[in-house]
Amino acid sequence: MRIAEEVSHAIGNGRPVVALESTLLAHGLPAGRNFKVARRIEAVIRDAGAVPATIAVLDGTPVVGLSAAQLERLCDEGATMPKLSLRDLGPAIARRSSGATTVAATCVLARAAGIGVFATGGLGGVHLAVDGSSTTWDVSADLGTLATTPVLVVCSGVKSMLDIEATLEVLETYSVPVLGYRTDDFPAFYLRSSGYPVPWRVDDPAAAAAVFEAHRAHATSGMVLANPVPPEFEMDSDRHDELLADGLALVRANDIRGSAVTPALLEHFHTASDGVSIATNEALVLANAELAASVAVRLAS
Ligand code: PSU
Ligand code: MN
Repeated sequence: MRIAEEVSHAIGNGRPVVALESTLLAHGLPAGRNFKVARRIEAVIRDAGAVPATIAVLDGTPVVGLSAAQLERLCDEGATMPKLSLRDLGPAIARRSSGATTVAATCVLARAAGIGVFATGGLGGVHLAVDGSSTTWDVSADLGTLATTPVLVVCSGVKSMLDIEATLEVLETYSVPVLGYRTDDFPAFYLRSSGYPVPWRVDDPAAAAAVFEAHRAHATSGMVLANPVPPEFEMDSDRHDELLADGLALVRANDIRGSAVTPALLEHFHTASDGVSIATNEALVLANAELAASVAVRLAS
């Protein structure tokens, strides 16, 4: 593993650091746009007083804290970069290839580097069966990783294409606290509410930091801080439901499965909404980065 000098210096001195995943850049946002967003995310974290550490695997080396040139390469290669979940790290490293890391893979690398706070857009979860009727074994490794990795993940809940009720049940089984940030509802990425309540709520970064401190003193699981998209960027819910129905039909018609499902649905939202969903996606990631930095600052003080 290679840790950028600025990042390792900050970790060594107990300064706040926020880890960032790279799958949302390579597979969640369109090429051309992703690099600008990546730079803005890092700037927001710096402005809030923390050091950003974007994580990816480059030529067989996990890198914690990409340089501007490395970030640009990741964003340019975009969807041609393999999407690496935790199961894929070993094979990718051994064959000296490159890839964008998911929440699961990023959490483990962040933890290994000594970083406890992580910002992203949406967490993976329990997928609905393609026929929409029954259960499926497509459960994101993000959930199993949170069960065993003491990292705070700041996100806007999970995407509405998942089985949100089942996802919350799995998080409970895995002893992962889910905190609503200034909300009693678990958010659904493009929408501020999924319709399902969160078990706990906090209303400022200091309170979130205090809960995480107390949690990690007694448990080895991670924690989710669920931050709804800023109201002015929330998608219209009727439009959202239409896009989702069309997107699921598209996935079904093209027999898209496994790790390709999320990127395909996001791509459908982005093109079919004329970019409205991109603005939503960017706004929520930036808000999560800022909140994660504020919590990291409290944890470091
Ligand atoms: N949710 C999003 N955008 C994304 C992802 C999730 O709204 O880009 C990515 C994250 O990297 C997450 C991964 O860890 O998808 C989950 O994929 P899977 O369901 O295949 O585990
Ligand atoms: Mn999956």
